[in-house]
Amino acid sequence: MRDEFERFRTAAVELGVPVEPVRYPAGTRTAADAAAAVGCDVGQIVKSLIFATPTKLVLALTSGANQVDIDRLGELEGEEISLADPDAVRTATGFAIGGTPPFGHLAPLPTWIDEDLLAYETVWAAAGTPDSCFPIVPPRLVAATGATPADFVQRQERDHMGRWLVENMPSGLDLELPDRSEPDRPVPYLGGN
Ligand code: 5CA
Repeated sequence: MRDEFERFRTAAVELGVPVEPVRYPAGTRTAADAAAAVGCDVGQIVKSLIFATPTKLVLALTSGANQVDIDRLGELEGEEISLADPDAVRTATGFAIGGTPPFGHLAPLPTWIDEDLLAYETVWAAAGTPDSCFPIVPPRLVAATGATPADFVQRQERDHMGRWLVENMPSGLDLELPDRSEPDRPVPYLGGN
């Protein structure tokens, strides 16, 4: 793991984007873990998600508060698209799922960035390992990745209990929701019984 941490830091320097990654012994494998470790809003965590079309791999930098709308991402690409498998992620980026950084990959990937990330002053992304993150200002993240800002996340409403309104669920939701290590956002207590 140390190797990947150093490899990412070196790759960032070589790209002209020096970063100051921090190790968190408690772990940062999921967006929720990372937010708890850093002490920031889960929305400030950058999920570096790799997707595959029949012709290429693409990177979707997604706020930790959001889930990708796979149909919308496919529309943006103009191709069928699905989550890349773990081997493809490692082969393309040089890093494993859970530690995949947003840049410093073996070769740059075409990249989209969730517009919601741009609203934060600082966001935190994985630094090559599932126990590290680094802070970056969104304009610098956009410049480092060449990302195109877009709206490709699920915008469906939840009810007052935080449950998805099922009739509005998009197809493709199953690709992102089964990972129960990424809990739903806490639902404020609204009173009543
Ligand atoms: N370190 C954290 C916060 S930066 C992190 O890397 N989060 S992440 O969201 O970018 O990486 C975990 C993501 O990997 C999951 O959201 C999920 O989309 C993807 N993933 C998890 N398991 C698999 C799998 N078996 N195949 C493909 N993708 C997976």
